[in-house]
Amino acid sequence: MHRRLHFFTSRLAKRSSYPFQARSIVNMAARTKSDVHLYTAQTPNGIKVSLLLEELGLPYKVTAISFSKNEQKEPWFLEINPNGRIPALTDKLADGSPISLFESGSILQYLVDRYDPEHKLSYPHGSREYYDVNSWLFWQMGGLGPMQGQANHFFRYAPEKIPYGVNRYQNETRRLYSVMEIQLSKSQSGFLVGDRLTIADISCWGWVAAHDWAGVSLDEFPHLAAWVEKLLARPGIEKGRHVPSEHTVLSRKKLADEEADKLAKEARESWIMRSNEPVTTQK
Ligand SMILES: N[C@@H](CCC(=O)N[C@@H](CS)C(=O)NCC(=O)O)C(=O)O
Repeated sequence: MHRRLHFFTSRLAKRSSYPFQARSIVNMAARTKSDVHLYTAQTPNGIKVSLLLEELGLPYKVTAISFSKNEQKEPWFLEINPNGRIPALTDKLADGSPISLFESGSILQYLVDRYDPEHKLSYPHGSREYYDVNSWLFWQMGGLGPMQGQANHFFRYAPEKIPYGVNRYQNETRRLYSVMEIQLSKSQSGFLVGDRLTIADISCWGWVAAHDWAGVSLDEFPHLAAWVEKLLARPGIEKGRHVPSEHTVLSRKKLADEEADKLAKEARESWIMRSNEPVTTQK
């Protein structure tokens, strides 16, 4: 049986009180208007959802998924996300029927559609900005995430160093950063779209914050570096980034090469190398 860690994030402790596992397990969602349950891990895709949930101020439960135990491939999880990856989310629709969502972009869209009627973090359907947010969200989902993910793989995790692979994906990550840099340099608000934080920014933040892990510097992208800090200064982002465990990539910059190699080796040996095995419902 998988090990579930439930906690109610309005009770999320300050960073000093880790580990969360020690916190009391409280299911208060049934008493609220939402029944949001997030299944996640500490990764750039995983924190997208908790960043948004905290910015929305929405109560939610969290189950931390352990990659080293391969929980994301267990049959109960595949019922929620047939793709066997985090993040995934369950909720109840307005009529009380259950719904499961997967793919971080789809989850972000669902949450603002459903829980941001005042458009604090979104724009009305049909507006120009609504479609601009979609463009940046799809750009993140199809470009920034997958390409930087491959840069991580070849630069940090691959058992053999293949310079072509490292260069190819680091260069593409740099190119994508330059696209964001230009957009942000033209922005009056400092956000990607219009005058407010949206799921366009939220979907990109965890990736850009983790630039160093991919071996890509922000030195040539001053607007991007300022945007990372601008979002970091928001209480919702600060809280959401530490779900389901401490967000460490910003401090990882200070890691010596040997320490980084040790972390990468641990991940490689515990889950990275089996992450692209075919999904099966057999245990
Ligand atoms: N496109 C997916 C990507 C999800 C994804 O690749 N998740 C990774 C962590 S960032 C994962 O669950 N890896 C575990 C595995 O591959 O087994 C999304 O945005 O939700």
